[in-house]
Amino acid sequence: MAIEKVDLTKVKPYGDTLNDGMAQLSFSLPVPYGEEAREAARLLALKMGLEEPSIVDAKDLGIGYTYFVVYGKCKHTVDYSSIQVAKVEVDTMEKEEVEAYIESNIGRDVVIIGACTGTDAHTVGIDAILNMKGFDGHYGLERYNGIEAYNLGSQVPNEELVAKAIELKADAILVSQIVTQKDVHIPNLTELIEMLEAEGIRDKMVVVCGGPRISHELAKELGYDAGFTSGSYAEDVGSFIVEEMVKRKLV
Ligand code: B12
Repeated sequence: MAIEKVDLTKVKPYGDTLNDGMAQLSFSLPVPYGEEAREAARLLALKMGLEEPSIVDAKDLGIGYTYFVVYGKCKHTVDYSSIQVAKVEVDTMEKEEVEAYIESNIGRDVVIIGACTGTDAHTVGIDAILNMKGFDGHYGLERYNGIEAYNLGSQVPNEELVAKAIELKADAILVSQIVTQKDVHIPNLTELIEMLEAEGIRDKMVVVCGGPRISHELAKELGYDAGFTSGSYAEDVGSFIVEEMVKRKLV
């Protein structure tokens, strides 16, 4: 049997066979659990563009709310061949390569400070990048020879981060933003850049932000040098910082 060729100009989900459109999604509705709730979820899935939707699970969330898992055929396609995405330009090096790069190209310790700022209390992301232990089998920057890493923790006000950057003569600042509800991260990230500019130090350092809903495009728009999202490791960030320092002659 001939294998059907993928048409990259019309890509859609598949479950069993190419282009069958099968997709699964989950959502909650503010309606009490029951047959009417299932029908409401089915009608909504139809409106979302899922054909023959089936409600494969419905759970009573209590106090008049229901959670659904829906399976159906997506009728829409996207043109994958025309997609262009802004990506961080970095040649990711291994830990030992970053260390050797610092030794030969910078010749002194690189000072990096990081925090999860504003009202955001999520520490795991910034810890994954900065702390000794690292994350998912990838050591954090604190363990790198030639890097002096300071993790200020979470809910750090921008004023405190800027003051610490000045005190430690930081080469790079890492900002984590995990909560993005009501776009709370936008004014907070913007404020930091404005403060660094007011202090006259923005161009003298590498400023990077990250989080699961941070894109490189957004980071650039807000005045950062790069934005890293889910799946980033210390070596990606470390490589970017040291390469950027050399590129911009910040050594
Ligand atoms: C653990 C957790 C908590 C813990 C945090 C404990 C701690 N010490 O961190 C607690 C229970 C405190 C918590 C609280 C809240 N949480 Co919470 N939490 C989570 C959860 C389950 C996991 C987050 C996590 O640790 N991920 C693991 C790390 C490794 O991944 P990561 O953060 O994405 O980091 C990676 C990258 O993004 C990147 N990265 C991250 N930061 C940075 C920074 C830089 C510089 C770089 C380069 C890279 C980088 O690198 C990391 C490694 O690859 C998520 C849901 C989820 N499954 O993601 C919700 C989630 C983040 N929480 C959420 C919410 C809403 C809250 C609360 C507001 C709930 C409430 N109503 O009280 C509060 C917020 C309190 C506050 N003031 O911030 C929402 C956020 C929704 C949104 N769009 O904003 C989520 C998505 C849950 C949800 N689906 O609703 N939470």
